[in-house]
Amino acid sequence: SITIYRQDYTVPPFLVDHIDLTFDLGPSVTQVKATTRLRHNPESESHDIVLYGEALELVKIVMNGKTLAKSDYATDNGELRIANVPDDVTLVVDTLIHPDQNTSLMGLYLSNGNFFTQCEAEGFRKITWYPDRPDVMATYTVTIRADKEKYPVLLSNGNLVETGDLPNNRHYAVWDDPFRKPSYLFALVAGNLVCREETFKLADGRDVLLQVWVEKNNLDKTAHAMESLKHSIRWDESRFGLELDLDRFMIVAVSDFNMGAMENKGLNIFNTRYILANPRVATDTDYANIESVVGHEYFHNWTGDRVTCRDWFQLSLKEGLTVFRDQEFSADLTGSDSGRAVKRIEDVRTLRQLQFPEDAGPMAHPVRPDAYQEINNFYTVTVYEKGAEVVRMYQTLFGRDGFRKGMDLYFSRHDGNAVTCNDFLAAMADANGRDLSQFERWYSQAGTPRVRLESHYDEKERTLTVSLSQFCPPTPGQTEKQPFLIPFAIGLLDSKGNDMPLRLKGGKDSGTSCILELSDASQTFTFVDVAEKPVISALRNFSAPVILEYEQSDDELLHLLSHDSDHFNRWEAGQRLAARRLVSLTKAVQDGQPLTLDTAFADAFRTVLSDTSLDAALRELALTLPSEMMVAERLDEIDPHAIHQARQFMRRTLAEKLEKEWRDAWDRNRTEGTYRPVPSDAGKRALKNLALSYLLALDNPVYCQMAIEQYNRADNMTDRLAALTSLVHSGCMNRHPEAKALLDDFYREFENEALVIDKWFSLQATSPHAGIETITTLMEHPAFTLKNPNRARSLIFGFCHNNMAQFHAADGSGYEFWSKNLIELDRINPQVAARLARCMDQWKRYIPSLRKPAEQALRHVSEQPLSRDTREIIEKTLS
Ligand code: HT7
Ligand code: ZN
Repeated sequence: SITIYRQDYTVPPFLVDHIDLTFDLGPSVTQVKATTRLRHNPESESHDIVLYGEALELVKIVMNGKTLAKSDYATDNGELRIANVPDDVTLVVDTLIHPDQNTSLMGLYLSNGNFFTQCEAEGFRKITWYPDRPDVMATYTVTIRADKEKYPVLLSNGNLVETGDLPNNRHYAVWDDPFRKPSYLFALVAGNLVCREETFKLADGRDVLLQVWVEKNNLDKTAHAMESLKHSIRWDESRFGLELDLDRFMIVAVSDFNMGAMENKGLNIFNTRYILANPRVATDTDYANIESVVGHEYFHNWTGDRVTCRDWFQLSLKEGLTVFRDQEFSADLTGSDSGRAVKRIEDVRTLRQLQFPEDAGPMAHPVRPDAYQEINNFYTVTVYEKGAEVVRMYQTLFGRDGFRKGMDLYFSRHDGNAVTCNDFLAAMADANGRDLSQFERWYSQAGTPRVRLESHYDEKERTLTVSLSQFCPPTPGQTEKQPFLIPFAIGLLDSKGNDMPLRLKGGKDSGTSCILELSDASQTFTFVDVAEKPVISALRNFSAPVILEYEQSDDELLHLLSHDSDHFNRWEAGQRLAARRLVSLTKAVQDGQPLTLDTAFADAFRTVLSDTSLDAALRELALTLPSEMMVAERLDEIDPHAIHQARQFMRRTLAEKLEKEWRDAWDRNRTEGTYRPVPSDAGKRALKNLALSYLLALDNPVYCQMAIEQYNRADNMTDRLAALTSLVHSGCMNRHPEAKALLDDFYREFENEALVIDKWFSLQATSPHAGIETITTLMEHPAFTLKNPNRARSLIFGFCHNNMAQFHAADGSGYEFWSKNLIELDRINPQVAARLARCMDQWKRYIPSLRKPAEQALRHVSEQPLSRDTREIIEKTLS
């Protein structure tokens, strides 16, 4: 495969002023006519027009009125080149495409008989020959013609300017988008859809039309998406002064979609999973995800659409920034400090669980990658989540006001342009009068830095010295790393648990929390007037995406767990106490030693559980043990079975020791009245359902019965699904016929709700009791299909990614299952297959007995004909 390098960027030889697109839609044949006005780019030395195309049937190309002969252009490897072209050109390109044969879900495709497009990153080239690169921005006029009965709704970007009837029961619509945009933001939707709509007043007094389009049977599940959209508009106005620039903003839900959603200008397209909700079918997590994804896509209108990326290496320019914006949006919407902390903890948990392993594995790459074979493989947690942490660090360094100044400058400089990560950095630096050249390393260097903390308290001098040193391990292609600029937030607690006033030597008072700026490989900071030996609260609120290496005693961690004013670090202390024990327990399992859990730890958990002054949501997070994946991260060699047993032992022991408190928590956190997906109620449900899952670890029929009753009485999906999941995962299901019947009952009740059936597959696929036979049986279920990404993900990814105990079966059957399905899926949808390929990222760290079958499975896959997407991942994984 060809590798594309960031350093090879050259400006486009021709720019496009305007494109007229006409679609004659048919499921088996669609005609596309593209009329493009091109103009030579004075910054380019080349006079060649370069168009990109894939799986297109070219009918003809007309340039300035003359039909081109085959000899007038050259095609090679998806490029069509017309050499030595005059400065001003009108190009008419006629093509035929075949939506019903398109299973990749990129370009124009069908879902439940309706037409949808997905053009990011390089899907537009599956629609017509075009300079499909993000730095070519044009205005669009789009005419859609289709059968009126089958496709009554015809949508595209921008404003609807004309509609009318055509012969043969066909009709048409013309859309005009006045904002210049790259082709990846183009969208078209045609089909039998209905919408919820509202007019909404913007801060400047303008009325805009908001619409949420879905299939008819889903109209009753659109209220939350509409609310989320309105909240997003208000939030961007008030936090960043950014207004909606269109008269109409549309959201469309589609059930076949490769990712979460897409920010096409004025016509966002969403995976149904991030739109549809009512209490019967959606959980609290679904409601929260919908709010954040609707926000994310809406925020892209400024960070992505108005200011876009020069090239795909700059992807994090829009994605890291927009994830940061959606994280802040959700945090602000909780309306409380503890709500903000809950959001922060959840985000950091994702980063550590998914991004840290990526940064330490074969696919490690900088936030701004240097090379790729297939750009789709770089929509990663590094580009998104680590990218968001990088953006967050500007805010940590400059404060909210300084960050806002940087944003304002960024828009005033770059509105309407395609720019780079360095342009963003320069705006932040200039607006705050800072040289940020060192900060750029966050974009260029891969790997998670480790920060070591050592401290010394001098009782006589009343000083505390804090030594920080940093080290970043090598990653593929980057052996040597330069030091990062690391904002390191710190606080000191006295023996009563109060925050101590901080003063750095030679500096002024810094309140009770301050940011140390670590820029060298190692540095020492001295605090003066420190009245007693403090307990250090380090890296507060997770102020930088690093691994902290600081050996604190159990007593210190217990002190932080009980008293730290930084909610994040209270949670962190509990996690560190638990992780430490899980690592020892794992070793004990491996050595055949007896397993024990100390009383001090159980007592600390009891105190948190019973502390009703703490929000239920925070307690739930604190009492959730680090996941098996998190434990694996701390071990040099991964023994999935030992990790699983260790964690199960800890859960069971905590269930036994705190049985009464778990019962109380279950009793006292029932929510009153009708279901509301608000943080306070969701927090209570989360704690109650965590209590239920602990109680079910006790293998006591009384608790099975309790779960069955919760399932039967539930008036919402959160409680119902939690009860069912606990029953299945605890093994209760296998011992109690009454419980077993619930799985069938659930299926029957929700047979027509695709997203709920996904949950049904997923909860079974992730059960520690679901061996390969169970999974194989589920694969044969009539409702299973590899063609729908959500369904494939629910079962196959559920098993391969989220069922450590079973996927890593000693006989290699899990890996065999993985390879077989990967090969099959790759023929249908390379993008989804390449994600499945990532399950084996860590194989070199498995215990030797698993390494062999893992390698065999990988080699078997590599010997098959594969898509560029999957080939890139497999080769990197094996190398
Ligand atoms: N910007 C969107 C990316 C996206 C995508 C990329 C490749 C293939 C399919 C895709 N669907 C959506 C998602 C986002 O808002 O970040
Ligand atoms: Zn995005």
